[in-house]
Amino acid sequence: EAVDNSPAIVIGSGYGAAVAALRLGQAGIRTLVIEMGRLWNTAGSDGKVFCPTNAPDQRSMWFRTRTEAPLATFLWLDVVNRDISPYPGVLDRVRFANMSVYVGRGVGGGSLVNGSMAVTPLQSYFAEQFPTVDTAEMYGTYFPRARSMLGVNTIDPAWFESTEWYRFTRISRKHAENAGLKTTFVPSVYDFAHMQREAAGTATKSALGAEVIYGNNHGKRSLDKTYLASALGTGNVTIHTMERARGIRRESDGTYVVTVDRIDDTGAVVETKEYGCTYLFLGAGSVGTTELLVRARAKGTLPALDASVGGGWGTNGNVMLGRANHLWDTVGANQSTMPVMGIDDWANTANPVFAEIAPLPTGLEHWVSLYLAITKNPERAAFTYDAASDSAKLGWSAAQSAVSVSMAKKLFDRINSANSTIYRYDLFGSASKVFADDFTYHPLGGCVLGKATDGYGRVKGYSKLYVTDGSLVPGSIGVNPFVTITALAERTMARVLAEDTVS
Ligand code: FAE
Repeated sequence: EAVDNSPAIVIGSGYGAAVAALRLGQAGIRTLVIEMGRLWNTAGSDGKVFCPTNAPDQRSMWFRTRTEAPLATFLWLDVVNRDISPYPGVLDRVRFANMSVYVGRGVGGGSLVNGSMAVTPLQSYFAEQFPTVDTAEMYGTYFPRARSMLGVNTIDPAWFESTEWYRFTRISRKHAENAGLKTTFVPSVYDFAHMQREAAGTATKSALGAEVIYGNNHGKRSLDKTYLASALGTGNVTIHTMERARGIRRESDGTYVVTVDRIDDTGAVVETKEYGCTYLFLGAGSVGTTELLVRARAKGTLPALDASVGGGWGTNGNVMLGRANHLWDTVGANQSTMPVMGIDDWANTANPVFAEIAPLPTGLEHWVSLYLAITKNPERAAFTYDAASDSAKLGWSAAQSAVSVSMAKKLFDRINSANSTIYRYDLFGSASKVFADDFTYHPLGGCVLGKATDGYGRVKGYSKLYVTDGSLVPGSIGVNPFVTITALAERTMARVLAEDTVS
């Protein structure tokens, strides 16, 4: 059969993949990027690329007949989700037995749907999680490089204190301080100058127009506008969309062949192709990359993969919850979708939690304070290959989620008791569910750095095969992960391009 050859292939187009594509392209190496989702650059009949959050259509979710938003109900009513027609929409919810993983689909991966929080982890916790990595070099070179390439900026504190759009954050800060807790601003890749123009009425509202999980039409520096635009600008990088990598095998001459299903807008496979390459970079995200590897190991197409491939997976301790405020503590009908502050109790060694103050933009006063807590949950699980479904199964249990909940509860019990407030019981579907512990925004691990790979993301057992995405992070990083994933990918690419004679 015809195998189409490139020197390098990158699977996926999220953070790790985008860094790989740019650095390969700049080194003069012809590179093919394979992405299963769409390129989000064409307006629909409403003139917008992405659909509105309050009236989601087919563009919202990856082949669904109904949206599956994280916050399922309001006052126990099923008012959030909508029927849609199946389409390669931008947000996917990948369901495993006891855990759902939200991921972005399209050129830019998670950067298309995420909350833009660009947080550098605490150096001491990074060192704990990555004992073999030179932290001085990470914090001196690769974190600054990642932040600058991603276009990280910070909110003007004076505007933050005065604008109605962050009233919800100021109320949560006050309640944290009443409990003796520390809060901290978090940087963002959302352009705050654009946001201020939105507030002034001189730019089209996006963050201030409730847009986030189904994509931002304006203001966000997603990867298609940063790394991937530069990668294409080198003239050496080509992106194929709507192509899902399924198989990876190694030929006897040491080159790799990637089997890809090309799909159409109905999800039907319209063509199966094979692409050959010398250097293969996996950037399909924690779930995508790990599934490709456990499948290849089980099917014998990459039989020498290490036994640790599939393991070391965690949720970054994610738990979502809401608190009910007193009537005099209004959170405001107008809320920006881009979080800018976290409650930082990570230094509390008995119960480390970093809780971002999340928006709930409904356009009405609802007195709800919403949070996404990142807890230091030590539980880990493994992906295994299931032949019957030809997919990866995840061995995460409900008891492992309960560990995150008990940590989040300790922190928010303190906040509730200091403010005489209670939890909201109506937000997560079932009758009295307070803590949403059945989904994560931060899937991490599956091909952990230094275990399934060497210290730089080179996959053990093979040469010229690399992992550059969130699979490398051992289940927890204590803050929102994309800056860490980007910085680690920069470190891998610098090393690989210097040492592995890629040409
Ligand atoms: P990722 O960005 O997931 O990219 C993987 C790409 O590979 C995707 O485009 C997939 O469609 C594609 N792909 C997967 N499998 C295949 C295959 N077989 N063939 C071809 N293509 C494939 O990977 N993080 C933060 O730091 N700050 C935040 O504020 C934040 N908010 C979030 C909010 C939401 C709603 C979500 C879902 C996530 C959020 N995250 C946030 C997490 C962040 O987006 C995530 O850690 C990164 O996107 C992971 O980067 P990777 O490079 O690992």
